[in-house]
Formats: sequence, structure tokens, C-alpha cells
Amino acid sequence: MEDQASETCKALVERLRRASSVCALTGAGVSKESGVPTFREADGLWNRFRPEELANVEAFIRNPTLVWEWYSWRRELMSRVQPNAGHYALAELSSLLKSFTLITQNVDNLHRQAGSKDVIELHGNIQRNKCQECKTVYLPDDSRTRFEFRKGQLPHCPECNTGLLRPDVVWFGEMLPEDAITQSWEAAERCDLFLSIGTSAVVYPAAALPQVAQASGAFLVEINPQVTELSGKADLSFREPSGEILPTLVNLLKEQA
Ligand code: BV8
Ligand code: ZN
Repeated sequence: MEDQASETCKALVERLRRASSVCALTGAGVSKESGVPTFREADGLWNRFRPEELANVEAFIRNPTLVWEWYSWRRELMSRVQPNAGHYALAELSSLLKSFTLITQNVDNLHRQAGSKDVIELHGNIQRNKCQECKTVYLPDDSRTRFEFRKGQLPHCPECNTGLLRPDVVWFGEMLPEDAITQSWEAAERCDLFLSIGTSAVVYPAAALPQVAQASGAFLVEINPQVTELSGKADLSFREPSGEILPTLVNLLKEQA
């Protein structure tokens, strides 16, 4: 890492140390170094599948088998990947700061697997199932709903016996969980340092959070190898992979602790 970048890192570490409250919003980019494809990059999920065909209720009603094929493929992929150094650094960050709130758009459960507690999951969690009718949520290890997706066999809700089960994720056109919205908005308004990490910042309402934080006086930092919709507004940008820069920041924080 060239000198200028390490100076920038040191400046950010100083801000992290002084901050009374830090907020981080993560997107698919933080899981890229774990081998999980993002959505909108050249090799991203949305380039092979159109979100309109898969990540919305109409698609599920029209062709539940196709949607289940996609999520079963993603679940199988998730069973083979591990958190990367960026996830672990974020998990460690919370013990090094006065106050740290981790908000994620990701449904891949990797922040929890890396040890992050109290992760605010704006778009749900792919490991859980939910009934499309009665909205009962089933945890991954609930034996009543463990099923091996096989062609033609679609999982039904054992509670209401009518609804189809679906992954407990937020699809386009669906409201985000009320508590996740409330908690993340409060954290963004309260923080004095906001980190937008690994997100293209195009999906709302999540993409509004960095701007809410900045409008409330927070210093806005972006960590993303690419320029995004947010880059022009960020007070500081790191054009580097999160799996590299986050451990660097944590190590500098620990050195100067
Ligand atoms: C809502 C499902 C209220 C889970 C996802 C018309 C009708 C209805 C709604 C709308 C509409 N027009 C607009 C909307 C709102 C819509 C929206 O924002 N659309 C956008 C696309 C224009 N939002 C919604 O519908 C939301 N609900 O608004 O409800 C409502 C209700 C009814 C009617 C109106 C409004 C619901 C949004 C949630 C949708 N669900 N996924 C799943 O299967 O995963 S969205 C999908 O995008 C994922 O959840 C993902 O989290 C999210 C954001 O993507 P990113 O995480 O940013 O990933 P992306 O690939 O884009 O970028 C990755 C970045 O990482 C890149 O920048 C790359 O450079 C970077 N990167 C790569 N490597 C690294 C890296 N960074 C760091 N380190 C690296 N190594
Ligand atoms: Zn049900």
C-alpha cells in the first residue's frame, strides 16, 4: 500500500478512534472475496439472471420452481463459502469502538458466521424460510421445513398448510422489515462516522442511509474498488477491496489502542 494510502488509513483510524458512534452499511462486495458473486458487476448474478424474473413476488407466484432453483443454488453456494478477512475485521471492529452498528443488505449470513452480533439485516437472510401466505418464519434447523429441493417438490407451510414456503428475503417491491428500517435509520442519524462498504448504492431504501448519515453531520467513507453512485458525495473513498483495507484499519486501531 503506497504511502499516501497509509496516511489516509491513519487519518481514518484517528476518526474511528474519536468517533462517538460508527455505522457501517455493507453490500455484496464484502462477500466477493469469499467467492460469492455480486449482483451488478460484469460477472454478477443479475447479469446471468434478471432480478425481475427472480427476486420479486410476481416471479415467485408465476414460477415458484424457477425461483426455488435459483435460491437453492445460492444456498448450496453459501454452504461452501466462508467469511473473509473483511467480515472478520468488521466483527472485531465492534469491540474496538465506543459504539458500532453493522447494517447489511446481504442475505448470505456471512457477517453472523464471522462473529458479528446484532447485525441489522435489511433484506432478510437466505438461510431462513417464510410462508408466502401466513408469513410464519422458519429457522434453518427447523426439522418441519428442512427439505431437499428436488424438481417438482415445492415446500409448503406446516403451520397454515396452504402457503408455499419461500426464502425469508426482501424482494423488489416488498417492504423492508420495520424494525430493521427503524434501527438502521436511527443509527445513521446518530453516528458521526458512516462507512459504505461493498455496495453499488443503487437499491433503495438502503442506499438512502449514507445520505441520511451525512445530512445528520456524519463523515462519509466509501470502500469500493469501483466508483459508485455514492462516490461523488463521499468525504473519503478507498478504491480497494474491503477484504484488504478493513483488516489494515483494524490492525492500525489495535496498534494505537
Ligand atoms: C421497497 C433480494 C417499498 C434478496 C434484493 C418500482 C417498483 C417497486 C420498487 C421500486 C421501483 N423502483 C425503485 C424501487 C425501489 C427498489 C429499488 O431500489 N430498485 C432499484 C434497483 C432501482 N427497491 C425495492 O423494491 C425495495 N423495497 O422499496 O419497498 C416499495 C414497495 C412497493 C412499491 C414501491 C416501493 C426492496 C429492495 C430489496 C430488493 N432485494 N435482493 C436477494 O435475493 O439477495 S436487491 C439486491 O441488491 C441485494 O439484496 C443487494 O443487497 C442489493 C444491493 O446490491 P449490492 O449489495 O450493492 O450489490 P451490487 O452487485 O449492486 O454491488 C456490489 C458492489 O461491490 C459493486 O459496487 C462492486 O464494485 C463492489 N465490490 C466488488 N468487489 C468488492 C467490492 N467492494 C469491496 N470489496 C470488494 N472486494
Ligand atoms: Zn403458512
